[in-house]
Amino acid sequence: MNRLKEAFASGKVLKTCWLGMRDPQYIASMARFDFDVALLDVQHGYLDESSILAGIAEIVHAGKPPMVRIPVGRWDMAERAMDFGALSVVAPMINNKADAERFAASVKYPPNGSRSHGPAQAIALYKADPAEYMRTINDNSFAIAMIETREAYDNLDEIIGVEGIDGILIGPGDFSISLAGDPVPDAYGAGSIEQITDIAKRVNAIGKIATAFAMTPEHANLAHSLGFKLITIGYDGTYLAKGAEYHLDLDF
Ligand code: 3PY
Ligand code: MG
Repeated sequence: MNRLKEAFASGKVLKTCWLGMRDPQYIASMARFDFDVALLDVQHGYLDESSILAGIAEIVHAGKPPMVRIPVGRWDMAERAMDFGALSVVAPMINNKADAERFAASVKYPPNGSRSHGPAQAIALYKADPAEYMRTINDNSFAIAMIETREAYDNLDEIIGVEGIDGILIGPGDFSISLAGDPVPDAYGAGSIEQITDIAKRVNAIGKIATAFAMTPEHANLAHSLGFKLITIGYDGTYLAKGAEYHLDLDF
């Protein structure tokens, strides 16, 4: 099943790998593990445009739905990720209704947004009928707004009230920094857990999709218990570190 919409509709909480390294073979290898979805992180990862293009294709060939996190305010890249075949774009630091509207407009075609027509690669990748792609992609793709500041929390209702916003993703590191005014992150810590719990409830209550980043399996389990429907687990650094640690756990 390659369609993110069907994956959400299955009711299963989706496990997602978070990939920032640019090598297509690495992306393909990770996408073949038992994750339901693979996300390319262009905000803090090392991907350039050609590796986003190649990475999305590898993820689709591995049978998984591709998501892309763009850098802050890069609406041009949201459109390109969609043209390359992303089924969801995640935008960091969406703080108010205007941010949310601008973001949603870049992911959705008219009448819901202002994405410019040119999805040749996406159509080829999914072997889609061009007219059918144009008629259905607004409904089959997901604009996910990251909630990771106090301002975003204060404006949550108006952000999730934007029609083209399909869901939110909690950035627990930045969110903890913003709430505490302390630059050392404390993801899911005492200073932000109440608000994260509240966000999951309110987003679920209006039928939009609550998703969350988790650096560790413990945080992923916590996010699961709070009702998040898609949880990203770890990132390249932890995948590599845990693998290396395993191989160095030796008797000599
Ligand atoms: C955060 O925790 O702030 C994130 O953006 C996750 O990468
Ligand atoms: Mg962040």
